[in-house]
Amino acid sequence: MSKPAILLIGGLDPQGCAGIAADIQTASTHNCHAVPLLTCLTEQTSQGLTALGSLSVEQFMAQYQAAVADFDIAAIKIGLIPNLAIAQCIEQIVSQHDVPIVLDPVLASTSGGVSIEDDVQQFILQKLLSKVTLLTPNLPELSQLLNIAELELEIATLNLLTTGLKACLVKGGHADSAWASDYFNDGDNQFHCYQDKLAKNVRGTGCVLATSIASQLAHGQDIRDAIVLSKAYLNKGIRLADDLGCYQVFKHSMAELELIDLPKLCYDAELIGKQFHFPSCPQRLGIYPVVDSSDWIAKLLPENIKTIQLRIKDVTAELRQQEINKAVSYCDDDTAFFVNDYWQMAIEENAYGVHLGQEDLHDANLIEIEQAGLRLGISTHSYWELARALAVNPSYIALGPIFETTSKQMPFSPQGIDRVKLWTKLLGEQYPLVAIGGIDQQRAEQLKQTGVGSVAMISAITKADDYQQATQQLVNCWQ
Ligand code: TZP
Ligand code: MG
Repeated sequence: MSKPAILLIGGLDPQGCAGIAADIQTASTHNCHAVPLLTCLTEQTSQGLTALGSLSVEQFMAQYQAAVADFDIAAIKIGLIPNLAIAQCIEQIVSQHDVPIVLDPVLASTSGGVSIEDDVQQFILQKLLSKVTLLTPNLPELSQLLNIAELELEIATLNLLTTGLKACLVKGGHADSAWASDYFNDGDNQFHCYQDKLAKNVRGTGCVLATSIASQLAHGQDIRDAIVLSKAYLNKGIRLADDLGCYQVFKHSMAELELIDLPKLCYDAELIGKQFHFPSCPQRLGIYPVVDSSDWIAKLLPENIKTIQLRIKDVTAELRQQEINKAVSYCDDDTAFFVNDYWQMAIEENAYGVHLGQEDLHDANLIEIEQAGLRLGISTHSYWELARALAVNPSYIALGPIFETTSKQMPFSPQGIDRVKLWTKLLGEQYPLVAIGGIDQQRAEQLKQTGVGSVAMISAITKADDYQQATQQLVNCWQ
């Protein structure tokens, strides 16, 4: 079986917009095989959810036995749980599968009207959460689960994690703000994932988001990437929703990711929606050597290099400042000279720009860099890091490592040429893309075919037997 099978547990919406109908469509468009397990029948319209008819324990478990008879389950998504008996069955089921489990606690639906029995809620808290990978409540559901009216998101989610729950994504779409912002916390990482609120009335969005995440997890995605990609799927489906008059119907589509649908990500609630404007840099930054001394810069600029980065680690501040100062003096107006990490010195020495890694984004004062008029380049290694970079609206985005590299220790596996092609198209004219990691002349030729505007490298130049020849070959192949 080429597609992972995903167990979808939830209620039937006779209008086909929410519940298990939405789950099946979502899983299918994510290239998963949907294995539906019905908990109950509902009557729901644009006016709300008006009735529930639960399956019996025997009927429910018979479905499950049939479902697993021929399929290996790769992930489980749980939606509407109508009563304690079904909740207990679900607990039995999840105990038998060591796979990602996403629980979307349907305690308060967008259309309202459903009230879940108190014992189900207690069971979720006491028995189910400890087995769950990700819980996706909206704000009213989080309040209801914790029985608190005024929520502080970090405290509330940490409180839930004490049950053994692995991670929580609180959907903030109900909050009174221009931004639809969701909050993620797994105890180690926390972030806000946000975008403009779309003025649409689409049913079933909670189900779609949770199932999209479960599908991404079934494909082995990192949970942070799963969230960012699922938000993009959700935003696109809402943006393109069909108008039914009384509400809009979500558009499930396999079409490629588009930049406008990608959410932005930040760590600090105060930065949600903050707009940055760094100056632009050329769309095609060309051959981009990354070197560790001003001497290298002096040697490479005569070789027709127009973009270069000084990346010095482990030297005294004094020496570093001298090096940046010298490097700036070697560059003419045509040279895009970026300083890695040391943004204050880059400002003081009037460099062309600053290059920052994701970890530097925690500490660097972006407002100061912006006010000084420096360009900003940001490293990314994944979709969630891309979302973090997009929040800052940088001058360019770097993606790496494209191939195995020995110049930097990294926990990321190679991105590959196909991803460079995908991101070049995704970022389009809006953000110049720089590919980095393991790139030599032969690979630069391959990458040129993707349309990417720039390739950065360390060892292909600095470790070459003949750096001049290596640089000339790279520059020639890129022209
Ligand atoms: N960031 C991503 S890969 C990398 C950096 C700094 C190292 C690139 O070095 P090389 O020698 O070109 O693989
Ligand atoms: Mg850095």
